[in-house]
Amino acid sequence: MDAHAEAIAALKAAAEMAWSLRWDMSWDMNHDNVVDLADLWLLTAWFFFAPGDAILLLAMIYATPAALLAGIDPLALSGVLSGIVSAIVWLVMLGFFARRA
Ligand SMILES: [Ca+2]
Repeated sequence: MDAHAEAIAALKAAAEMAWSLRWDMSWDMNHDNVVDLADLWLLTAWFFFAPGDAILLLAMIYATPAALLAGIDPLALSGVLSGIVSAIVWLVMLGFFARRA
């Protein structure tokens, strides 16, 4: 396997691991055995970034060479790009439901 193929395989494996971690939700998000306001903030962020993280993860798993070319890796989860994608998805959904209401 050449270096490029190895990089693709490594990114795909990392993304598959990140996928299961990403959707592991609990009320005690920071695992300090107390459910408090800090967890509410983390849950809000978990929910907000869900669409962007899902799209980035799907790109890393199913379009791995393109994701590698674009420099997308699991560190991008809940980051700026994910935030922009998530905001667009939420705005489109809000517009969709606002029109139907
Ligand atoms: Ca907590």
